[in-house]
Amino acid sequence: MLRSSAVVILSFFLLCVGTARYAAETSSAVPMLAEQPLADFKARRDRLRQQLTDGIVLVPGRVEESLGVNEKFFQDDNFFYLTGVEAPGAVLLLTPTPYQGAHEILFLPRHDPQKERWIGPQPKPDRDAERSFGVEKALPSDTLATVLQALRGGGAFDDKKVHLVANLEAPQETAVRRLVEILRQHLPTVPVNDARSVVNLMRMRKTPAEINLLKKAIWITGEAFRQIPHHLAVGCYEYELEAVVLGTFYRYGAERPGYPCIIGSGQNATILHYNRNRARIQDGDVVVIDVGAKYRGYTADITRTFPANGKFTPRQRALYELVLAAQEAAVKAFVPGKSRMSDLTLAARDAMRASLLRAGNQLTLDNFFIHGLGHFIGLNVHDVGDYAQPLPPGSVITIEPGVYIPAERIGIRIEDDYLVTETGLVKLSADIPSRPEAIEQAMRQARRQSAHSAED
Ligand SMILES: [Mn+2]
Repeated sequence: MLRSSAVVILSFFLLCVGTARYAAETSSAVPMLAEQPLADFKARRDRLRQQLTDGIVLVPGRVEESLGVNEKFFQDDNFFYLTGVEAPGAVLLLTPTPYQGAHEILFLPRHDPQKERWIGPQPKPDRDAERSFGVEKALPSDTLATVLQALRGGGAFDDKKVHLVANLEAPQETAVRRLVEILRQHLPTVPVNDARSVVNLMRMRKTPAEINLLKKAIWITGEAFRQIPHHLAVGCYEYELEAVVLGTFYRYGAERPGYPCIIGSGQNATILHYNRNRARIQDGDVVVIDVGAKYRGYTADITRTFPANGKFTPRQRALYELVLAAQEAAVKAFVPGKSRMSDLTLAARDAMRASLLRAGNQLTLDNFFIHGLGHFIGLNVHDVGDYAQPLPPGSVITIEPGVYIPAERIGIRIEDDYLVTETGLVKLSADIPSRPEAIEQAMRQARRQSAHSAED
């Protein structure tokens, strides 16, 4: 998947791809929520509160109606990051001045048997919720205004703010609109601040549990890529490969793809965010497959490019090797604690410019690398973080060079996912083959296997 990039001149997008070995799940007596230690969510809330001492913090979760009938309900990323709560209609309040002894309150909708006939059993605002979510206090949603008034009465808002972890400019989210309405009514004179940037910086560095979830998402995505050679053939349709990818994702427990699958053959391989996936795959085409499983909220982002008939042409092969070399140059250029994403981009572009390969009107191939080199991944495929600072340890990034030459009907992208550490980059998607000979071999092997089973 490609990120539209304001940082890199002449670039519009970045792409996504990746793979890695999936580490065994931690088995322990540690209380877990959504496969992360309960204590991790608590630590994030404490850290946020400690950074925003000049007022209260409000974080709206999504309401059930937000996504309508078109999508399954899924939680807002920031709300999930701070609570692990996946139920709709919840709001988190953090307050420096305690309310009934609590510095954090989780507001949940009251028990509604009628509604539960539609959306299933929901957590109730009671002691059980406090225990299972590890929050100091759980209260019914409709008491939020009362709590705010009590805090105001206690002087909590004298010269203070409301930090809202939500986009105030575009409150198309029903939950944000409702919250802003409550604030207008009950705290009309208290300034409201968009505090997302504080959470964005926190989300940039992943905990060990988050890294494990990303590894699992990458492992599932790798299983999908391992299936591709068994289904890719001249004459098949792009959507057949999409079916293989999604089937593999769901079979291994992914909730959904982290972004729409990009399966582009021939001319479509040169379209960066192509996701119609309706075309019939022709002999001589290359097929760009950019997909990522989302597991427990965390999404992989990996791209591989396959030859439809099992073998790259010499020209495709040369371009493929160049894209791979550009990726390797970016990885090699990484200096822990120093490199920014833009430094890696320069290294990848230099590698392309240094090549003797040309396209179009004798242009060097960096002219056909029309998107950014990479982006953070996490709860969002184009995850939040600060690209202006050196890539911090604990962040997970994609490195995804590509060349796109519509006049030659060739698009090639290779995208892997890397963990940034104190000492270097760790390729989390290393188990998904990307060498051209490995891809051709996988195609040959799959053909032999299907020939065998046809004989049986
Ligand atoms: Mn990407």
